[in-house]
Amino acid sequence: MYSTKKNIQQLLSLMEQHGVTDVVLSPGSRNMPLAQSFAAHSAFTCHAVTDERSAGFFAIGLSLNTKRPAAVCVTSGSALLNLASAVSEAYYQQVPLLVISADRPAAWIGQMDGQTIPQTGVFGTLVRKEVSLPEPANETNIWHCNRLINEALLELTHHVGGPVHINVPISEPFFDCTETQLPAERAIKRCAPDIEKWQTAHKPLIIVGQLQKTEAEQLKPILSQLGCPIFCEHISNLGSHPNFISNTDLILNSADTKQFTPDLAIYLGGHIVSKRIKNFIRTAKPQQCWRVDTEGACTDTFQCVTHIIEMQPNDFLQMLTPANSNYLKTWQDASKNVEAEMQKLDFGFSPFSIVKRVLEQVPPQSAIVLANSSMVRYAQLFSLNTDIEVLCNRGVNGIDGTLSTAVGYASANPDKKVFVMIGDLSFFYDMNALWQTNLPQNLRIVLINNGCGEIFRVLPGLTKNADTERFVMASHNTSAKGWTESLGIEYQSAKSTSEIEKCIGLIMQSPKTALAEFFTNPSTDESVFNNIQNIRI
Ligand SMILES: Cc1ncc(C[n+]2csc(CCOP(=O)(O)OP(=O)(O)O)c2C)c(N)n1
Repeated sequence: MYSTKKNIQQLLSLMEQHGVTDVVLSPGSRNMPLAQSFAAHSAFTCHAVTDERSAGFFAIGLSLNTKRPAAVCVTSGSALLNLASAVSEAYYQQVPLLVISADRPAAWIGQMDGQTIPQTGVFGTLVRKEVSLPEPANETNIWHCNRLINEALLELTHHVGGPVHINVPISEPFFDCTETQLPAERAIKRCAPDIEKWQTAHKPLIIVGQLQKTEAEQLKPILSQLGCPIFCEHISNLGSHPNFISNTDLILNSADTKQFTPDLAIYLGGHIVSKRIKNFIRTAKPQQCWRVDTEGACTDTFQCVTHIIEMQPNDFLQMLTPANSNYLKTWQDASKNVEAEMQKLDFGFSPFSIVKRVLEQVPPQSAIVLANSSMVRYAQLFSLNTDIEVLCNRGVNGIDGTLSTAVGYASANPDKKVFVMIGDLSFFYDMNALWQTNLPQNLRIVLINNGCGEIFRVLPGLTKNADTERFVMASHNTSAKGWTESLGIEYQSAKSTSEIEKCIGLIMQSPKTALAEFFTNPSTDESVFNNIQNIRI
């Protein structure tokens, strides 16, 4: 029988699946539920060695002989420190030694509760990976614990391989070993692509996150031939193609998603903006989810990754033969239907009409820098000329450096027009970006000044009152006029539909750096936003 501790059950289940089945056990009370569980499981071969210094080297000897990883499991405190010599040897000899330490819950560290030291980070740079598990009490913790164990076990043999430390906090009582079955944990494997699985998938889906234009151009011809839906956003820089579904967020909001569920989801590239896409895959839980990553990082954005494929996306895609299923058509039809519904809407004088007009008119060969918050999301609602490069600081989603990034980018190539689409808080936050003696003259700034952080207003759930207006939405009455004109930047503003074209004209035709400021009304913006959210297909 096994311990009732969830993290221990998950650890055993995954060690078995990852083939780490030799375990050296040193005695102790905190690691007792671990020892009892290992001993009770027929998949594990347990070895008893009392002195931890010897136990660590014993495990190294096992691994050197079996050519498989071996584990050593110790109690808390100095027991763990006594593994340091073996860990250092394993590191420099590249032996996959798994150190499992029992620990007190974090609340008890340093409280004179006995046999406790801060166990995280104890081996410093001498381990290839260290994780400290939660004691899971909800679904998110269970997923987190599963992922941490998988990540740690994968590192044992990743590249050259070496020692890995898994710290396991265990609350009292220790003695409840009444569980008869281990959970069927999701194992994440690092492997080559299973081409047969790809060929036999009925509903294969490829999700492409943020890509730089050069990489996207390399991938586009292959992706467009694969005969399956390709989810992409403007920041994927793939441009348009009938197989590329770029209004996924709207489709998922407007339709019954059951028919769209993939059986194989493949994710490559960087960040994805749409939370709905993430939630869709997280809930759909396809049979398999592959993450293709040049560095082989174990990224589990959709909480269901099953395979990490350490390859250049281009090399990976070259291996795939075109899929043949109706699944692509399901998405294409939905995409067209949503587009038709969007065309029926009146966007009035709002960021939506402005963003739409700007995207329609941006000339080929230019770049667009999308600010975070609403801009990158609103832009996604409208199509974009293929020859335009899209940039956005999605790495950390900060509102702090959009303008500075755009100025740097524009400076590097004065012949390329750079359009910045930015909200007011993001603009004023980074307005010093324009304070340059040699300000590039190829910048065209579209500032949507709705007088607040509109994203907080339109997202459901926020109670609107004076406090949230002030402290969450950060409402204000600032205009960019004085600052931009003082810098010699061309300036126009609009407060109504009739003034839009004058501003767009400045942005498109000015021979030098120019800024158009659109003063929209947050409550009008919100109602247009809600009309879009109410589309049903
Ligand atoms: C450096 C930094 N500080 C705070 C935030 C949190 N934040 C996210 S969106 C947002 C509001 C942005 O407002 P604005 O730029 O006016 O865009 P809008 O939503 O109005 O289009 C804030 C403060 C952040 N992302 N980055």
